[in-house]
Amino acid sequence: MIDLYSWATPNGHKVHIMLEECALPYTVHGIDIGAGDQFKPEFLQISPNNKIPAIVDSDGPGNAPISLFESGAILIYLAGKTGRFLPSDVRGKYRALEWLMFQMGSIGPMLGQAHHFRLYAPEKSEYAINRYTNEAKRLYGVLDRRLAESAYLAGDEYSIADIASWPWTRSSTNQGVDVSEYPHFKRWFDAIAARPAVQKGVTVLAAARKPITDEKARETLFGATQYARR
Ligand SMILES: N[C@@H](CCC(=O)N[C@@H](CS)C(=O)NCC(=O)O)C(=O)O
Repeated sequence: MIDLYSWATPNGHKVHIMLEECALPYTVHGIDIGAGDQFKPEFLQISPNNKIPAIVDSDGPGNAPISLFESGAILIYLAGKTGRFLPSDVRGKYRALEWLMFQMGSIGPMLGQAHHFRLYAPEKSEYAINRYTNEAKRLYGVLDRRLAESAYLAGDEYSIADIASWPWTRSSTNQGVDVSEYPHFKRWFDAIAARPAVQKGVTVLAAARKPITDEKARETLFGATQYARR
């Protein structure tokens, strides 16, 4: 059985979707990151960077439990466990890992900064908003050009690279991106949005999530609580 520690955010959605796609049974534990659950010692034990998602698989390698943090590592682990969504041929596998790393290193961090400066920062910085909005548009361009060549990021098959990237692009409007300018991306986005496992995955913990508007949540995520020494 897999215990999922998560919240209804793009990084959480990646793992929710993968668990649904693989039809793996799992128990959900909500980690309310606005309320500070990510700093509880028992969560930090499995996720030392105080971020969701994390999993504990009681049936890990060698029939022993394993805990994992970092969504990319979790997706690779679940792909290995199930033999799904990571091509088995060597070239296909590295193509998928390449685009997964692109998501982890660029799409997630840069679109996250676009959200931060466009939506959450207490002062509006024109420089920061322009920088991250321009970077978001550049990254959608990279996706669009790739998806002009192939159905999915790794090639003909839907893979963990798509599962990782798609949730971040649900909020394109908040990132200042007009998806009608990226038709190949839009075709890919709509195809993935139509998958039943994706539709189910984005409902996990959705009812519990609150918008980050109150001062307590803002302080927890972006203020002194975040930077306290632990
Ligand atoms: N690279 C990490 C990023 C995870 C991440 O940024 N999680 C956010 C929610 S989307 C979080 O837990 N934030 C809480 C905090 O920073 O205290 C991953 O992909 O798992």
